[in-house]
Amino acid sequence: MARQGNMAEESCHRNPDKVVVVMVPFPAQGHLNQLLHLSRLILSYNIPVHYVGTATHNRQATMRFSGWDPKSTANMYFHDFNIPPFPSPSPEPNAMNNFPRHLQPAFDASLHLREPLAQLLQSLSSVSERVVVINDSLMAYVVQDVAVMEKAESYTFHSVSAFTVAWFLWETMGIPVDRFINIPKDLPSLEGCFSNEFLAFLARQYEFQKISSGNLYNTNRIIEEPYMKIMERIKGNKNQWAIGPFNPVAIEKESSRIRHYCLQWLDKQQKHSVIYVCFGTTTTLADEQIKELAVGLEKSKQKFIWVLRDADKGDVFSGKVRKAELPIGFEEKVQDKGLILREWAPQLEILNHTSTGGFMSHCGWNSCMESITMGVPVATWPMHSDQPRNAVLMTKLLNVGIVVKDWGGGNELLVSASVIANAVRKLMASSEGDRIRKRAMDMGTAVRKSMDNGEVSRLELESFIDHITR
Ligand SMILES: *[C@@H]1O[C@H](CO)[C@@H](O)[C@H](O)[C@H]1NC(C)=O
Ligand SMILES: CC(=O)N[C@H]1CO[C@H](CO)[C@@H](O)[C@@H]1O
Repeated sequence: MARQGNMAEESCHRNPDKVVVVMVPFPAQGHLNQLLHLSRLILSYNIPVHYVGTATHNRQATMRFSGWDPKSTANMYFHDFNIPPFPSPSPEPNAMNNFPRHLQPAFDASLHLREPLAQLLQSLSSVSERVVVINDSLMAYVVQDVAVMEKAESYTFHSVSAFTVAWFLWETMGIPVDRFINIPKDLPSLEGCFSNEFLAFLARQYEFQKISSGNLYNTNRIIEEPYMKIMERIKGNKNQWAIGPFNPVAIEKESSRIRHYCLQWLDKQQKHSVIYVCFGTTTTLADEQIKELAVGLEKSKQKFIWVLRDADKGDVFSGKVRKAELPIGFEEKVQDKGLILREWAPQLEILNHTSTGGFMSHCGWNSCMESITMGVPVATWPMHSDQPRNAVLMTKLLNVGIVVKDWGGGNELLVSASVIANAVRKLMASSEGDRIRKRAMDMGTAVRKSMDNGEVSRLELESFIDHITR
C-alpha cells in the first residue's frame, strides 16, 4: 500500500492537472468490470484515474479484463488497500434462493476501505484542484468522508439499468408510475431477489446517500430515454448522465493476447447459428438443473457455447471450486454441437462474433449492455437482484429477447429440459426469433454509433467531462 500511495503522489507531481477521478467499485465482478471500462472512457480525455479496492479484487478486475490493458495504460493507477482478512466460503448450489449469500463477508469487508480511501482522497486533494469520486451506489458508506473534503465531490454510479433504478425509486418513494409512462402491469416483485443480510447492508448505505453531485448510468438514451427522463424528474436536476455502453464498441488494434480457442471454434460455424449460454459470476446451478439444461441444449439441436461455472467466491483466488457434473457421456455426445467452457470466457468477443446469434442470460446489467451493444438477442433466465427487471426491459419493452423462465420469486427453481429446448429453438430457429434478432442487430448498430463523435452517448459523456473539468 505504501508503494501504491507513492504512486499516487508521483502521478500528481507528474500531472499537476486540475482534476483527478477516483473510482470506488463494489467488489463483485459485474461492478468491478463496469467501472474499469468507464476508466478507459475517462482516460481518453487525459484525466488521471485512480481505481481503488482490495488487492484481490483489483487483481480479479484486471485479470479478467479484455478490450484494452489497464495495467499498461498511462494515467491509470491501481490502489491495493489492505483490509482485514475475510472468509470466502463456496456458493451453495442447493440454496433456497439464488442470491449469492456467500459473498456477503466480502461485501461487509469492503466497508473497511473507508479509511484508506479517505487518506488517498486527502493526499490527492493536496495536489489537485478537484477530486472527482465516482462511487458505486453500494459504496455510499465507504465514500462518506467526501462530504467534509472541500475539493472532493462525488457522483453515483448505478450498475443497473435506469429502468430498474427508476422503478425501485417509484416503489420506495410511492410515486405513481403511470403518471409518467406506460409500464407493463405484471411487473415482477422484489420478493426473493435479495437476502436479508444484503438488504441490511443496503440500509446501512442510505444515510450517506444525500451527498451525491450527480448520477452516472451505464446506459444509453437510445434504449432508456423514457427512464432517464423519469430519473431527471425524480431527482429534479440535470446531472443525470447516460454515458454507456462503457464496454468498448470497437477494438482499435488486435490485442497481443492469444485468441481464445472458442473464437476459433466460432470461426468454423455458420452465421448466427450459435447460442451463447452463460449466467454470469453470481449464479450457481443445482446439479439437477445442470442436467436439465444439458438435456435441453441437446434436444434443441442448436449449436452452443456453454460457460459452466459456479458463482465467484468473495476471493476468487482462494481454494478449490466445485466441478459441476454433467450427465454421463454428454460431452462426447454433443462434441460436434457445442463447447463447454469451465473457465473464464471472453464474453464480449463471443457476443461480437458473427456466428453468435443468441445469448441465454441471467440478465445481469453488464451482460445486457454487452449483448445490446453487439446486437445479440437474449433468452432471459433471471436469477436474483435486479435481473428479473432487466429481463422485463429486454423482452417486453425493448423487444430484443424471449423468456426462458419468468421470475417466480419463490424457489420453484427447476426449469425442465423441454422448456429450455423450446426457448432455444424459438430464439435460434423460428421466424419470431429472426424478427427479434433483426431488432437486436438494428439496436446494436444504433448503440455502437451513439459513441461516435457528435452522437448522443458521446455528447453526454462530453457533457459529464465538461462538468467535472469546469
Ligand atoms: C467486433 O468485430 C468487429 C468486426 O470484426 C471489429 O471491427 C470490432 O472491433 C469488434 N469489437 C469488439 C469490441 O471486439
Ligand atoms: C459520498 C457520495 O457521493 N456517496 C454516494 C454514493 O452512492 C450513493 C448511491 O446510492 C449516493 O446516494 C451517495 O451520495
